[in-house]
Amino acid sequence: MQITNAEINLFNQDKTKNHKDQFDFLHQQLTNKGVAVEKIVQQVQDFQVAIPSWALGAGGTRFGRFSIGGEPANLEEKIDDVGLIHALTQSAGAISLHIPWDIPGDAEAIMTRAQAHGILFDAVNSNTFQDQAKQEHSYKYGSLCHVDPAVRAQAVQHNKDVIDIGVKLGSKSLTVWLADGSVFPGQLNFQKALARTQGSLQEIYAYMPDDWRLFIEYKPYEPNFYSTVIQDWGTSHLLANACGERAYCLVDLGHHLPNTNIEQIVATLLWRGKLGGFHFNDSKYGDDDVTVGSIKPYQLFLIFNELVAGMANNHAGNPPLAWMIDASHNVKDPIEDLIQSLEAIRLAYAQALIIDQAQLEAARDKNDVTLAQEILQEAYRTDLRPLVREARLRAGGALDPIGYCRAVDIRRVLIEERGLETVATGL
Ligand SMILES: [Mn+2]
Repeated sequence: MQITNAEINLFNQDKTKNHKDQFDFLHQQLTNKGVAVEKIVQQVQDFQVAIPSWALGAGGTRFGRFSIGGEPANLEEKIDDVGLIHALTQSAGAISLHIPWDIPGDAEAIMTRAQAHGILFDAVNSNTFQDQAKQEHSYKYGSLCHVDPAVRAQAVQHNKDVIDIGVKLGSKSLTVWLADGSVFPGQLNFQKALARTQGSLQEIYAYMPDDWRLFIEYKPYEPNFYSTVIQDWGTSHLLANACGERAYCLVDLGHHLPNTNIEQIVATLLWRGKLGGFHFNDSKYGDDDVTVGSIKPYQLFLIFNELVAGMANNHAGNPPLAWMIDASHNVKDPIEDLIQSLEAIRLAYAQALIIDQAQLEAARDKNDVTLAQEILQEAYRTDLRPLVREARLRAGGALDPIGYCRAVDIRRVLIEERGLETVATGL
């Protein structure tokens, strides 16, 4: 299924006047406050987020998985689904592949297909958290941290293979997330496990092409419940430092213990120029992987405030970040769910962009705590949805992407094309 510009324009027609009225009103309001509206519309328009190749099918929990029908059965169809989302939202101009779930058979054909949708290949992701068919050694007791050098060598080689695949597709970064750790006290020697992991990562780092970056993701628990080898940003940071200049930390919003101040972690890493990538999702309790902005939208806004301020005053030379949605869809259609996440991300970004950073800084310098809070909440409570819609409209997207999905019944069309029984490769 493909959506053409003409179809989107036709769909937008009867909604345009209402939107224009709302946007013009907001434009005036913001301009009166001294906000550079046009610049912000452009910044929002330019903000693109990668969709992971494993997100287009129904997710699941360890208790069950409920198929939705019409799921993409191969990489080509996954790219097509990202293409649909991008056509409607104009904000998902990249895909992030998970290897070995999505090894391209013909890299050139896959690239041509992605290009037709205006999609680039973002970071590639390795997988040493589960065993694959015909694999010689098991990762049951770890991969890059394993006590047996032969298992570590196999895991390092897998990461090298992932880099080779990424090179063929034009990717420029590798994300490593390790499930390595221990389920019970006493199982693992913490120091030795960390040292072995560092050695393995250094080997992977040395293999990367000169223009590649390594992202080291951390997570405090799960699937290992007593310890994970890379449990927090500090551990990720020291490993990145041990690897070299082109190794960075990756923050996944769900990979923190409850109530962790994630915005402060973001600020700290930007201060050191070591923030490489971002995985968006939301959570109530643990790594729930639910829709971005569905539980803690104010936290997301505060994180974007640090990102905007940190990148505007980038004294440490932090490179542009790799943005990706890392969520799972158990009860909603993944296409609609991803559209909601993309909208929440752009909205939080736009809200952060209208903060008067100079005024905020002046309030801090005077210890005017009340004013500092007022400045943040004034931005957060301004309804910027018309601005986000305008950015989408100018790029050729749909004014109401979810409305479009429902009007043409995209899922029904996909089920007709692919059948009810298809299952997306992945978890
Ligand atoms: Mn992640």
